[in-house]
Amino acid sequence: MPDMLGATVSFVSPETAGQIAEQPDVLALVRFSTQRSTGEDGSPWLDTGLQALNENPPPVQCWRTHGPVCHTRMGRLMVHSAPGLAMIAGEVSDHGDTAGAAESLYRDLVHTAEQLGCPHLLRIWQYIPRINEPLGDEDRYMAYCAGRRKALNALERHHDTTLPAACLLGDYSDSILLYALVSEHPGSQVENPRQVSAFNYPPQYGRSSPSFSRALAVRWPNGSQQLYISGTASVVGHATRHGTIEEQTRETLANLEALLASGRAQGDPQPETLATIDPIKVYIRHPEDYPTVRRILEANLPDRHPVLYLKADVCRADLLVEIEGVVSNSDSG
Ligand code: 3EB
Repeated sequence: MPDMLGATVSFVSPETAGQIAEQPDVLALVRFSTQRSTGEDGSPWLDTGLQALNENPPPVQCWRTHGPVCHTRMGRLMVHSAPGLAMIAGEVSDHGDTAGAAESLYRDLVHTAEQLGCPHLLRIWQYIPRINEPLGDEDRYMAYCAGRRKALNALERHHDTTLPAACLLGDYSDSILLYALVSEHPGSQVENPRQVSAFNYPPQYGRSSPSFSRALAVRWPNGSQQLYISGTASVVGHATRHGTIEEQTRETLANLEALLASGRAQGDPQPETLATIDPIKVYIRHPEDYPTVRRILEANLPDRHPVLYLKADVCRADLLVEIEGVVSNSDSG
């Protein structure tokens, strides 16, 4: 039933996740706890290794599609595939050659996505160890960007206008984990007029610019639309703004508002307000900032579903918070 192609995403309780794990339309169940694993053959579970700051137990992110979903391990990749789309997770240990590790993982990802008939990268989540740590004359983030760009630029069909929405955070594990939603159908890029496109950042942020779109709008064949919003931080132009968590959180919300307006102007999913972003994940560098960030978000996003707060390092050492999410519009037409 390829004409039914579409995906949904929501937070569910761990109890609910356990109950639905065997259902044939569950694409992936993404869990937040300190262990990291791309999972097992026949299973939808994926463990990010990122620690939640919410009161226990943190919610599980549930991705569904129109099944049947096949969960197959292929070496270091775990493939959750359905007709027309797939979630692909990969993990590689980081022995110090971060650029090489990123390049080879991206090559595997792209190759496998093509083999599945789903060559379009829509959304990618990337968690890497000690992201701000110096590495030669750069840092691990910059090295990762270089490896990622090398793998993508090697593709004949690569254009910066087709880059996926992404987030890239740091933790203190030993491995690089990424997982990506890929599709038979392309999305359309949405950039933020308040920010220089990341793929056009000047070289002061690294020898290779970061390969991601600010957001990607998708219209699925079943009529539903989604806007995948990349990790968004307190960056205006290409510079980091503000030194306090309050100011950075407010600037990040202003960036999200601008991105939604930009998506609206393109006529893609029609997000109205910040409150339509659901689910939302918030990455916080210093756990002691959690109450402050939560207070500001709750004041700006009244009457909404729970937000998942995670402890993670943002890619620039001076960035304290990053917010990502999905806007879904199930109206057909
Ligand atoms: C920024 O605006 C913040 O390199 O994949 C956010 C989302 C950021 C994704 C990436 C980086 C990435 O530059 C950092």
